[in-house]
Amino acid sequence: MRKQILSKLALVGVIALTAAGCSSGDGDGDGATPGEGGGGGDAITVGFAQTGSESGWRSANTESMKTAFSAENGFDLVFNAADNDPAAQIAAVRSFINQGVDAIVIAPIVEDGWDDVLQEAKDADIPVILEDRTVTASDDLYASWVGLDFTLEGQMAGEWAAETFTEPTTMVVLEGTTGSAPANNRADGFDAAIEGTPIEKIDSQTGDFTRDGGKSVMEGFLQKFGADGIDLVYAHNDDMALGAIEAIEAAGAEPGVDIKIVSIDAVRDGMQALVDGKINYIVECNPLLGDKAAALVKAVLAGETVDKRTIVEDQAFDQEAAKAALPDRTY
Ligand code: GYE
Repeated sequence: MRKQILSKLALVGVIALTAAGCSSGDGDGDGATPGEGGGGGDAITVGFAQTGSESGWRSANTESMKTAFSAENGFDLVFNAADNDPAAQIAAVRSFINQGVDAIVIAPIVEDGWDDVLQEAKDADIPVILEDRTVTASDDLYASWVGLDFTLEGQMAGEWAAETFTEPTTMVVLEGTTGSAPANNRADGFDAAIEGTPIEKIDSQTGDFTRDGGKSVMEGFLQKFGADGIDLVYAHNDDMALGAIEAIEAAGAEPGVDIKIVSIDAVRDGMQALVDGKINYIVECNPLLGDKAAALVKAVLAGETVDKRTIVEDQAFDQEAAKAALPDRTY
């Protein structure tokens, strides 16, 4: 049985290879019709509902997914980016169901609100794989999830803060997208790690995981508390930390010195800021989930039993570690 499936998948690969070069196949358009693309009729049609393009992490994740779900690998990818709008993302998934794709992959913008559309996919016999973020819906409604341990990421950032700040410290937080799993879990993990320390959270607001958002929220904090009134910024991702750096510099203070910064992701620009001393510590969040997601889709369609959860491990970087890692950083 397994052998048969494997040879069918191999055949799909060969057909896809022959068809490769005929057309793009990754249909960056929401309007792309399955089966029309370069994958050819026998390719596995996958609808991928991406969050949007809010951050460097997201660009790396999109690239990883498009590479893994290529025509060469036997896929016909229908790609949709929802511009961080949860309703638009659900509509995209519904349109994948109506188009009759073979499988659906979702990077859910927010945790809540997925029950109905996941049930519709299940009723239509279309397996759903979640990548990156999680949902609160019952795990009976999707086949598998591959992603990161966001609570642990927050905890690692919080442990660094707890060790570094032993005197009374004022902290502001730049939160990720409200209602998203990484914003919720990174807050919880961090808060638990700093409990009982002299770090006081004086404000916390969403910057929506974007550089502009981080900058404008930080401008507000600086107006409210003054640069002297803030010792530490915890940013739920590097892009918001990079925006905060701009705001701190514009206010005449030195990021990384007058105001320390800890963030999450470890994308190139963030790692460069860490090497430059403008960010003080970064916990990694690996965006290269494409191959794992593609393997899960193939296994599920082949009727194999797959793990419900696959967690990809992250590491953390101080300045020295960032200097060593930066030259080989691929994203
Ligand atoms: O940290 C952030 C992105 O969901 C883990 O989303 C992802 C987060 C990532 O916008 O940069």
